[in-house]
Amino acid sequence: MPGPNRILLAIQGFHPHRWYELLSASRPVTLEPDGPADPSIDYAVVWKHRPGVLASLPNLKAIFSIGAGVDHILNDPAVPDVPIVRVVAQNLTQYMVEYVVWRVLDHHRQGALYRTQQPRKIWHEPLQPPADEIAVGIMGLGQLGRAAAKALLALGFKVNGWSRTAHTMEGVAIWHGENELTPFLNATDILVALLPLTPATRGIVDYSLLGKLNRENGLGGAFFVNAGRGQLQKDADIARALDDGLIKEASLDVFETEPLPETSPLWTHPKVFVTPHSAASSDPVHLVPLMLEQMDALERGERLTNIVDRKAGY
Ligand code: NDP
Ligand code: OXD
Repeated sequence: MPGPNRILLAIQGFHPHRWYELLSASRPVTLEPDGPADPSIDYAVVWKHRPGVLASLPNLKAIFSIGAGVDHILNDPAVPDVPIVRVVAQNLTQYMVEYVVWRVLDHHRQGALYRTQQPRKIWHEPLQPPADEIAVGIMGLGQLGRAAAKALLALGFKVNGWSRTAHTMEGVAIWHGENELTPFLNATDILVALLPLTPATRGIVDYSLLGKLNRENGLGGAFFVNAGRGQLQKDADIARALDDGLIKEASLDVFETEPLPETSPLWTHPKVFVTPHSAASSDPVHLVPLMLEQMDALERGERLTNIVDRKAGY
């Protein structure tokens, strides 16, 4: 068994105690802000680390993201040239599939309408299109997008996908690249964003994009679900698209600024369902063992898996 490696745990935005406890049960762990320039640090486990802190570690072998997204690491212009490993884990994927299925079904089965009817004691059954008349379009057909597509297919929805490069998936109509974005949107009733945040995807979900969704369907409009990153969308454009009827409802787990500022109109918008970036939270009980296995593999001279392609940005 390889000797213990020293880990720098650099987390901002939430308390790192559970990650610290689990990592330090088997490895020496330095909690940022202690440890800059510590030559004994081999690995960094990070979420929104302080920019520059990783560049000062002379013997760093790899960086582990606590999340599936790595924009919080690549934001740092001084991130050292060592492999960056992101989260790919059954537990995280399962949470995301649950969230996507929950929000798509709520829009499809007109949950918002029933929630307005009940307090007014209204006994009214709206027309309900079956799932096979509704097309859910997933932007980002990666680990999470493909798993969500599979679950939606099993429920009977038509499923569309959009990715950067060409793919095939049984039962899913797939478009790729900028040139094929419009036909993908035109064929979609419920849009689900599961893209990473990169220079190419920042701000992609704006008023004009939402206007390209299909509104001629049995639900009387289009819907938007964002469980990717908040900066994929323009918050103000979402509100405007709702008010102008381009979309009927939105489920937003992520926002341009997080936590969502109290002054944001999205908090109280009657057609918006807000969750606090909780669609698929990283659970250290499941993820720490995967990180330690990867560190051991590298120490044995094996290859790391789930390495980020820095050029693509995800
Ligand atoms: P993957 O890297 O596995 O998949 C990313 C997908 O996005 C790929 O299909 C990729 O295309 C596509 N993509 C990337 N850039 C573009 C582009 N410019 N145009 C079109 N498609 C593009 O990521 P995951 O599925 O694991 O995760 C997706 C994102 O979900 C994460 O980056 C993170 O931001 C977010 N997330 C949010 C959570 C939450 O709680 N809200 C929890 C976990 C993740 P291609 O297949 O061609 O490479
Ligand atoms: C992630 C996240 O990227 O939680 O995993 O947002």
